[in-house]
Amino acid sequence: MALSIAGSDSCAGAGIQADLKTFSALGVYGCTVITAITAQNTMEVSSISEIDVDTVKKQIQSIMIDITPDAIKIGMVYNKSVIQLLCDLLKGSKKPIVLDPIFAAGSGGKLLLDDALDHFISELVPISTLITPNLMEAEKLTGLQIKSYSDAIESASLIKKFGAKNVIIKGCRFGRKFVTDVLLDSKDNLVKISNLHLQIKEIHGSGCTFSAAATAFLSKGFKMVDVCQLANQYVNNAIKNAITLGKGLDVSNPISSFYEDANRHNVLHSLQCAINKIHLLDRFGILVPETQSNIVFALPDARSIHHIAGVKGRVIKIGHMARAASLVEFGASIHVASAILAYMTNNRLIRSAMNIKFDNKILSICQSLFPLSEYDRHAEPIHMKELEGKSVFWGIKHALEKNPTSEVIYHKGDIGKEPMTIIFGTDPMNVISKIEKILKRY
Ligand code: PXL
Repeated sequence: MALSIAGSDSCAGAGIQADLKTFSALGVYGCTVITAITAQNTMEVSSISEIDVDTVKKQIQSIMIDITPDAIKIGMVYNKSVIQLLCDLLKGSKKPIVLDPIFAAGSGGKLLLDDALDHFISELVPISTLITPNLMEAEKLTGLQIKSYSDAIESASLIKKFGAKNVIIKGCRFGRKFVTDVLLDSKDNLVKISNLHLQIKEIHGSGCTFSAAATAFLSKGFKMVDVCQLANQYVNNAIKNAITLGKGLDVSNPISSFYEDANRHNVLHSLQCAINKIHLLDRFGILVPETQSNIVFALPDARSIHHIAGVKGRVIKIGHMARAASLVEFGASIHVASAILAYMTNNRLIRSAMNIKFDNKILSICQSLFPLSEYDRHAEPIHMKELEGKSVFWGIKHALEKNPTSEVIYHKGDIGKEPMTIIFGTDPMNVISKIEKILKRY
């Protein structure tokens, strides 16, 4: 269990809300003590209501008499009296304390009163196991300018002299290419954690996400270097998946991994269920073309074939039955995956497809059952033909221009290209039920 002592952020990108999301996504139960309530959106902090110190005290005591946190994070503290209280109650804590020095919001609002900075340094820094300033916060804490790695190390050493056991200065960027977090640990080992510098804009809540992740990893008992490395990876992913929520800063997304893992699991599972069904369907093999079939299912936000699961080695004809040649995997299909990618540029609800053979009988059955369209491979621009998968992409887009609600799209082939029918649906079972209808009449 981890405890976050922090401010509330009404737009939920930072503060206590970011901490709880991060703890939860990392499988750590989170408790909270609220020190202040900010009214803010992605553009500005419009007001701050301090929670009176007695109420903060009662929250901490309630937790502490009953539950022992494995790690504690301190975020926004705002004023001297909360700082003093935290120092009094947490001094001598046997559990690691992560101190995130929060002075201002990315959008500009002040989150620590000016007259509280000295107190912050003299009372809170000494009780911290790990302090996590970014470059500007480190400059503010030390009064030193940081323009090089040796400046960063000097600052980190000074912060250690103030009493912090481990210091990580985040976001040091002295060259063009890399952004580096500089950790000076309790034994004065220096560790640099570097990533390519990709992020152009500031992301609201990324600092909170980092310190909350570090708290979660400390609560699980990881050692300090690993804690910092893991938290760095974690926040990078939250930044890569940042959400454009309002008109101001994008917000950190610490739970993107939740959705991604759940979606990947659902996609593979649904595809496997559909394949089990195919295995049971008598005569399915008679619909499989010479080049074999594949059935695919795309992640909701698929942007490349790597986000689309299919059958490795395709679905092959064995007698009059059909069988998956091997396992379901992301990136296993090029052609049918390209077809669904093309379809999803028109309609993101249609995420599954399967190719079956083309003949006049299948065509007339499909005409009687489904909205359909076709494309002519002879009409395809020559440069498309040379690229694997591009042909299909072009063809599906072209067919959808003629009929945007097509559930079936076919082409009649070209020299060396087998004619083909592709059945589209919301999910693999939906596609199979359409193919079952075709099969019954075939
Ligand atoms: O990201 C720092 C931060 C921490 N805590 C609260 C905040 C912010 C930034 O806006 O609002 C409550």
